[in-house]
Amino acid sequence: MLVGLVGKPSVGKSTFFKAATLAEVEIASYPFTTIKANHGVGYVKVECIDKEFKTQCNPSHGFCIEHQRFVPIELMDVAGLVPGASEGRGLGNKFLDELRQADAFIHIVDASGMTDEKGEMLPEGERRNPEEDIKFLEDELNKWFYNLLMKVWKAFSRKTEMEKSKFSEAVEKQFSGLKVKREHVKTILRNLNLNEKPTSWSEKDLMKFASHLRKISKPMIIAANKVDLPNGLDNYMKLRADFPNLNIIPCSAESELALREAAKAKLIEYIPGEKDFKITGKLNEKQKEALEKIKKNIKHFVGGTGVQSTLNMTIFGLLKYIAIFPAGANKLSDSKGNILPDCFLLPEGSTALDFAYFLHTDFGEGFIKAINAKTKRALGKDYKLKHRDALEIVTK
Ligand SMILES: Nc1nc2c(ncn2[C@@H]2O[C@H](COP(=O)(O)OP(=O)(O)OP(=O)(O)O)[C@@H](O)[C@H]2O)c(=O)[nH]1
Ligand SMILES: [Mg+2]
Repeated sequence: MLVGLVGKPSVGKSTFFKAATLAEVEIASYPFTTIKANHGVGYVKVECIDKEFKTQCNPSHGFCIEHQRFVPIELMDVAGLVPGASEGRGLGNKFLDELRQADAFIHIVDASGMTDEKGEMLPEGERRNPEEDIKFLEDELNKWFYNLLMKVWKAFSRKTEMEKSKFSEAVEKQFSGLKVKREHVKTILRNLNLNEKPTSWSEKDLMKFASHLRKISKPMIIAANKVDLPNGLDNYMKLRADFPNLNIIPCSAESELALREAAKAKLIEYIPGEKDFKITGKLNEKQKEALEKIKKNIKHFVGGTGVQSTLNMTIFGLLKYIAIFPAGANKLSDSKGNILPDCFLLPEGSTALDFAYFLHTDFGEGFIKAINAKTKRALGKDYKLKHRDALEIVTK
């Protein structure tokens, strides 16, 4: 699972990335601070099932604090996008390529409106409407898909027509590097009512097709960042009202980074995503003041600083994944004695058999039944998994 952080320069992509991964990356108030993409591990938060079993788990990936399990996902932070990037402006196309493999995007927007389209600080009194950020970025991403499509279109459309091959399968193959699925193509063709002969598509049809392909293969959530700054929250509310169909989450990446670093230095006890934290270390006046300010601020936000809720919303809300724990019906630990060491993310709609194959081909091929470790009931191969299920797979 790979989530890409995108947006114009200086919106706080690297700050969000650092807060989520605690990786050492450069953060600065000038545009194009990030040039080479950063890869790191972030986490989604799941209520751990160990509490139901009255035990404490030992995760082999991620971690668990007070029965809140943090399951790893891969994050990628790229250079800022400016209008015209798809035609090579700014740092151009190069890093768009790096985003090909992303399963979803988090679009980070500067909700304070204090920076222009290139990420430069606006003069005192001038403000940018963050709506502009949303519009230009969607536009650039659409053009990116369009350009990729156009590179191959003539030969591709003629060939698929001549060979009478299934169009959706051919598109899936051509754009597999972009994670385009044939179901995506089928849905788009159904919805757009396009002519059956792709060679006859107009320029407008192609642009429409490319935009829909982008939208469906790279679902996107919006983190309205810098809500801690003046106008931030008001602008977030306006965005919500003006784009009712988009997922928009208020966020203060800088606050989250401060909290995670303070927790790492054992100055506070903080569970990512919570609205509160406890001071446990010796703080100087400046630290105390900064933390008090964050505490006051995040009381007004939904879901703490918004970084954790954005990650959770991306995986569970947007991509519709569920968390599944492999667990013995009689024994929760692995051969090394680790209790509930694993928790995996699977697409919604996965069955017990899908889970068996996910664990190992041998489990899938030898599948006899699954056992629900919570209820001890046997489940067949078609059982549809539910979020936070704990299953044992019984094989031949
Ligand atoms: N007040 C406030 N400032 C923030 C927040 N997030 C980031 N910043 C500041 O915004 C500036 C840019 O942050 P970066 O994380 O470097 O932004 P970026 O989007 O990675 O920028 P590029 O790599 O240049 O594209 C820095 O000065 C950060 O401290 C936030 O939530 N609140
Ligand atoms: Mg950056």
